Amino acid sequence: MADGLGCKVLLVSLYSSDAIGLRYISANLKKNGCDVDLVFFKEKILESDTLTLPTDEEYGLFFRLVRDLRPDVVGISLRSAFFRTASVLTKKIQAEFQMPVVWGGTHPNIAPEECLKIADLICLGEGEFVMMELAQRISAGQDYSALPGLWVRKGEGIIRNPIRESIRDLDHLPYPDYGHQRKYLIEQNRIMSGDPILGRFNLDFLASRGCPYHCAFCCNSIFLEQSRGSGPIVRRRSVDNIIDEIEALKKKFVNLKRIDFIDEVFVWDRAWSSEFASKYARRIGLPFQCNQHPNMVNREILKMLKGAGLERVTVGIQSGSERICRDVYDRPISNEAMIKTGQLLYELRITPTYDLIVDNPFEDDDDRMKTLELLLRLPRPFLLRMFPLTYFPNTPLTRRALDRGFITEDRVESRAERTHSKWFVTMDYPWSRLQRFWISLYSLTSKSFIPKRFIRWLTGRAFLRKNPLLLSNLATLSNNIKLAMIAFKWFGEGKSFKTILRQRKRGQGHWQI
Ligand code: B12
Ligand code: SF4
Repeated sequence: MADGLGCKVLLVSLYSSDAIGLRYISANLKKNGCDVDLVFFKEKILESDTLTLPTDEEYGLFFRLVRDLRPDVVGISLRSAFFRTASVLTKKIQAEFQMPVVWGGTHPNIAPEECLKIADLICLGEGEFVMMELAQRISAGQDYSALPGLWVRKGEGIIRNPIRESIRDLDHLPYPDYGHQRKYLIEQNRIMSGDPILGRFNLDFLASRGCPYHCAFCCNSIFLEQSRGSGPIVRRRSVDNIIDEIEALKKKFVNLKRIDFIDEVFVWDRAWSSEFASKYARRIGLPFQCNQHPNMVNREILKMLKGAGLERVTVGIQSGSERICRDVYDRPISNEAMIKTGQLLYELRITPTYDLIVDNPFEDDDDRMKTLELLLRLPRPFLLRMFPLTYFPNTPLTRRALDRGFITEDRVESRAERTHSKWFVTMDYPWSRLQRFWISLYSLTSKSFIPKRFIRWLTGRAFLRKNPLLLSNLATLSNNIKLAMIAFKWFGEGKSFKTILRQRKRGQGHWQI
């Protein structure tokens, strides 16, 4: 442990109290003797398809807290949709308190120039050591403008320091900072002390960092480019390191019932999976879920993981049109691979959640029909989540959509803030007739009690194309039937009323049902 740095740091997470990245940074700062306060400014409500903008009262509570805490530096973590909120916070901190504000996270990494119009500094890449060295220099009164990993606004210009090597050995990092001490949540015009997520029954957990793919709509396509030459992209923690952390967290999360591995692609290595499966089953024993890429799916590995408690796997379909996957999404996955994945999960009795992207102007009706056909070929039961295509700054897909004139700059997230108004698909949104028609049909495919032949028959009805409201009413009704069936089953299994209500809310939004 280093000598105390004597630096006071305030870390701010926007719309996420999970904030694993920021919790890692906090833990590393604390380990090195910094005083850290962590504020969760606004919460994402996963059950809700909209996010409310902060109220004046909430901004007021935040600034009162800054006044009380008087940090030496403020670090804000943000995704693109929260650019406006981060800007309001930052401008006021700069004007009233004259302390430097550093931004990190997704948006500064994909739109650094835009961010440096507001922030004093931005962190590119991983923040643990950048933030630690920044705190070190601030507390020693030293210049930090040449610190690797930082871009610094200086007068009219920008100092662009090189990005640091990615952290090779994740086992050497202290575990993310969970605990009630020095944590605050500002939401619904109130400030609450303590860690807002400790009462949860599920825990988001990272076993690795980085994604080997570069899908054109995803920010990883930019990260991959950015970190080329700065070390391995995908890094995985050792099994013991993971199991030790979960064991410790079981004591903090008193209601813990499930682990959600949120790694982009969970595992593909047989030896690691075998060790993980046996140790997880023996020492943790909780059901878990993870994400998997269809090109990485392996029967033997899934079987081992199922034996250890794997309940649910999320697989990105995005589109059933191989043309769209290959040429537009830069994500070449064959439908045969997708069906094989579905069959395997079905055989192993692991519930799949399939993700779809809708409202994509590159798709025509032929592509949409292919998506529907693929969904109809997948074995049921499965859950379906639909997301409208969101245009993140500077991704290859956004650039192409701008070039082709499909969108204008104001549709790009950070200006559009679509995440605020619509981050998953619900029927109450004013979809075009065409979109409503297809979204309703997709939604019907995940209802095992609706015969596939009937859905195919509906697809050919010109009347429904013109009047898709009828179809979306049918989709809503079938959603409610499925929800009622799930509720009955869960009552039988003794699940709490709260859990059932939560699922009901998600399902009403036609999300994950
Ligand atoms: C896991 C995940 C989720 C989980 C979050 C759970 C959780 N526990 O955090 C869930 C499923 C809930 C989720 C939801 C959503 N997500 Co998400 N998610 C991710 C994912 C796969 C990993 C994030 C992560 O934890 N990474 C690991 C940590 C260690 O890294 P990190 O967060 O980047 O933090 C490091 C650095 O960035 C830096 N850093 C971060 N903050 C700061 C702050 C300071 C001051 C400093 C110095 C450094 C610093 O240091 C950290 C530690 O090294 C990313 C993809 C990705 N590669 O980032 C997408 C991603 C962040 N999600 C994204 C989106 C859009 C969403 C959704 C809107 C869903 C949607 N419709 O697409 C919702 C958002 C809801 C909301 N209100 O926030 C986008 C963001 C795009 C953008 N430009 O904003 C990403 C990039 C994926 C993509 N589509 O490209 N997500
Ligand atoms: S596989 Fe998933 S996380 Fe990786 S680049 Fe593609 S969409 Fe992004």
